[in-house]
Amino acid sequence: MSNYNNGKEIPSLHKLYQDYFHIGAAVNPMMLKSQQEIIKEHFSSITAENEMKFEALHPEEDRFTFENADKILSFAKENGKSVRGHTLVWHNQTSDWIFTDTNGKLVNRKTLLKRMEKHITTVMERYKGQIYSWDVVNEAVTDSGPTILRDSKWLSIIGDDFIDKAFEFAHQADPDAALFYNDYNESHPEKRDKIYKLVQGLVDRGVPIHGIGMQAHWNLTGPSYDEIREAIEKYASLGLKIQITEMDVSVFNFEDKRTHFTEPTEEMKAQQAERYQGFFKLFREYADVITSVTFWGATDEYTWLNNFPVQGRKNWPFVFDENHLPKISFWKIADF
Ligand code: HAH
Repeated sequence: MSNYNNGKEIPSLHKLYQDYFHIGAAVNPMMLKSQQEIIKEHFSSITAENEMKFEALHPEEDRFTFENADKILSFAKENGKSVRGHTLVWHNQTSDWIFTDTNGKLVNRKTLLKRMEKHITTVMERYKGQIYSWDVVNEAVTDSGPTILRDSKWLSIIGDDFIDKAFEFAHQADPDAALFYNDYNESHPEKRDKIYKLVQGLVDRGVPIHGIGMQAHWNLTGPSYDEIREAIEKYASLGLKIQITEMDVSVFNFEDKRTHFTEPTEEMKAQQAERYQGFFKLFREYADVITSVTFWGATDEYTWLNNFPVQGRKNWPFVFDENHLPKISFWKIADF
């Protein structure tokens, strides 16, 4: 890959931001082949998109499958990249065996806590010293309605303190890792206040938590800059660090059913660039509390947003296009 585009030199994104925060990308084995050059050049931190999730690492009680995660760690080591861990306790992509006994009946609190501890300890000890931050608990808060905690087997079997326990086990396993609570719709006022309450409770009880992960699955119209600013300030007021953990800027609103686009329109590209500029301006303002900004991918060649949440709808959410070339969005976050 040339480091020039139309005669213009392309600066390394993570180097531009080295005095601010890490610039990260979620990666998978396919991307480490096809997008290797761009990942090496522009990102200082990587996260496994799927390879460190429970179902990927621990398909049966007595069997761990570390091969794919190990490969991502080796790539990081060989190329001097830092690693964010994602994720230890979540209601999705988690093997069913952990909740059930051999007869298919739900296990009790004590058994599930033991299994949770074993999982967290085994995974974190294996990668001790190699992972600077872990998403210990992912997406435990409801999007709407009166209850704070989402209905899940973790909650119904263990009870409200499953989050406290996960952080305690994680801290025991690797006392040097920064431990994060991670969620989406994190800037939506109603959900923001619930996340704040949940985490405030953890902090008040002395639970070892060090930061809040704002996933940042955003789009051209929402959330507003004011909503993001308020979320950052509110979370940071707990004395915690913030990481932007899964950023992408969809060119569609969540529920937009149009599926006929084969490329983004000029208007979409311009609006996205303006949004990226505004987001990164905000991030730089809060560089004292934000320690990394990770995209949930690297280039428009691949994104989890293809077909989600609308089947058949392609998306172009990043600052590099399908050919790995910088978009206007790139230049807007590179020029400051
Ligand atoms: C995230 N959920 C997960 O944390 C990540 O592990 C996965 O690969 C992709 C996205 C986000 C999410 C959302 O924005 C809306 C509804 C459900 C989940």
